[in-house]
Amino acid sequence: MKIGLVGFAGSGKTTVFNTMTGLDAPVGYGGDVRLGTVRVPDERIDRLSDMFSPKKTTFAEMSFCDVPGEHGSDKKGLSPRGLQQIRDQEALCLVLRDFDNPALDGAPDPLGDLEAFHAECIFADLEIVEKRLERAVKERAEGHEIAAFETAKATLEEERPIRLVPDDQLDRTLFRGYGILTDRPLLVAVNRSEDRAAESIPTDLAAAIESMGAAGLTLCASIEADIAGMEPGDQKEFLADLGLSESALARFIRTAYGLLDLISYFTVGTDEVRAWTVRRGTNAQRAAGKIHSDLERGFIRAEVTPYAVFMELGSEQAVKDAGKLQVEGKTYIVQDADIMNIRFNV
Ligand SMILES: Nc1nc2c(ncn2[C@@H]2O[C@H](COP(=O)(O)OP(=O)(O)OP(=O)(O)O)[C@@H](O)[C@H]2O)c(=O)[nH]1
Ligand SMILES: [Mg+2]
Repeated sequence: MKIGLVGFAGSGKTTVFNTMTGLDAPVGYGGDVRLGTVRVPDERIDRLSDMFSPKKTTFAEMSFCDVPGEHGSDKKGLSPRGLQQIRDQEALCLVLRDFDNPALDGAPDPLGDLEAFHAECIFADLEIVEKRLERAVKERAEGHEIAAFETAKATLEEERPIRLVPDDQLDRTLFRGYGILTDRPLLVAVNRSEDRAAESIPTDLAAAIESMGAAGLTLCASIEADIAGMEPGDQKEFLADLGLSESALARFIRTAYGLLDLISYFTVGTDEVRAWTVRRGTNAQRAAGKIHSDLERGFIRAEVTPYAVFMELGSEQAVKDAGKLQVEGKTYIVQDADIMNIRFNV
């Protein structure tokens, strides 16, 4: 999954990037677009890997793209350069400043910044949608195409993000490749000073986040970036001092998986133990396509063992002997933590 970090200049995007990736990119002012990838920690993979001692263990991955803010007098959340970058991110993480930054004028105003960013995205999308609609009408496009652009336009004119429109009311395939911003999943990271690390998001801000169909989390990036660079053993203690039980990365991943409705299934063996990420509700055949398109095309069946059952019985043979191996067809809906073996023929 690719996540773009966006927000106003000096809101702490690069610091958040460091917190998530454990890297040490210079913070402070502008800079280059940066990419970093992290593995999604998963205790279940750790345990499976212990059992199989595979040649290779592969975790799910999440990549972050740090987009510098727009500095200068007409302070905006989206620079033209930034826009370019975020168009190919699958989800956006808006970093809101909720700490005093001596380099910037004015007290922090996370709610104001959220609303300003939202307005910018609505405006950018409206421009695209209006152009497409105009062209569709001129070229006498099919009725349902015109209707889709009209739905999108009406939604944006009400200042509502397109992500709020249910799938059955909007043919999203028509919008692919247009870089619509408000249809992208949005995570809002409230970045605050360390004395307020454990405080929850104020109700007005939480309500605004919810009304945009986004998900929120808090962090104090500057100190959590330092913690992220420590030995795992030391991290817990420092987090506890801040009143936190989990690392910023763990909180972020949980929030992102929840917002995007993602689950993991596993493949196991002595060659490789590996996690695969799919949307909840994905069927076995499509899930197999994550591994390789041949597996989707030539899908015969999936042999499934829920992780909990596997752990209880302790081996593949024991699962079989107990008659607990599930043999599933194409339409089986994959569950979180299913251990899958795909049978296929091409
Ligand atoms: N107190 C405090 N300071 C922070 C926090 N996060 C970032 N800062 C400081 O704020 C300043 C700007 O942080 P950056 O991470 O560079 O901000 P940015 O959003 O990447 O800035 P641009 O890329 O220039 O838009 C730095 O001096 C950071 O040390 C935080 O959680 N608390
Ligand atoms: Mg930066």
